[in-house]
Amino acid sequence: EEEIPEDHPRYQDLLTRHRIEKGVENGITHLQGMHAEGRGSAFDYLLGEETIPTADDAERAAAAHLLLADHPVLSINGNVAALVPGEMATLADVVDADLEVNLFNRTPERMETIAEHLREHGATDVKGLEADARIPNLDHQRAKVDEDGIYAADVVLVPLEDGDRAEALEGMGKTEIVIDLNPLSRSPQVADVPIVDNIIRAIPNVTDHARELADADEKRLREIVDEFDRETALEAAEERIRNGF
Ligand code: PTJ
Repeated sequence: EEEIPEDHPRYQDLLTRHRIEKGVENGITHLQGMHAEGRGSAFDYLLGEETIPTADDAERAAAAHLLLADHPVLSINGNVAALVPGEMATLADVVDADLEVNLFNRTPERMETIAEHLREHGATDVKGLEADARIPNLDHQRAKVDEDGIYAADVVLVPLEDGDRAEALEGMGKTEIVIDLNPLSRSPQVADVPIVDNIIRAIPNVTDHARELADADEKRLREIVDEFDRETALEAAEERIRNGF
């Protein structure tokens, strides 16, 4: 990260790419994660590499959902761990959520490496390694979750999620918050709160909103949740990408 000059016009994008490359080298990110990153980067370019107003609304609604939840869980995959490990640990602290490693390409080695990486970035308790429960209607490997983690969660944050799993979690009746730069992807399409924004910007902003709402009463939090309209947010993001406004 030292090698990229901060005044480079593509600084953020290069930094992101660099973190993913490092993640692959360190056994955190799957090779497929590089393709995911490339796709995300193209959408971000078209969004103007900024948090559009409806994404900020979604991030505020996400914060309200997480604060209202009985048992919120933040799901971590190889891209998330490479890009925002410390930021995820901070958000978990602020909204009192669990962190759970949940991989599309699951191997014991990657599970352990990612859990350790999160601990190095301030996470105290990392779930996902027990894998003593299954998400119904999903093939064996991809269905593995912790009984006292994602399985029991009422609100789950699933960034950069695969569509099948997003649908299966939705099928379990959970409130699902998805972060994905492609508004047409199946995961944001099935989410209660689709956040179309780069995870690098999204997580710190959800945390800021959560800090600001820390003293809000339940009624105010419910209002924020009710005012958010998922269709409007998805349409606004698509409009920005297609037409630039
Ligand atoms: O670590 P694993 O084994 O769990 O695998 C994770 C990946 C991401 C490889 C796997 O879940 C996958 O293949 O996902 P997809 O189907 O490529 O979906 C990733 C989505 O995330 C795409 O729609 C991208 O546009 C989007 N995306 C990529 N980078 C970012 C992003 N969204 C937000 N912020 C990003 N930085």
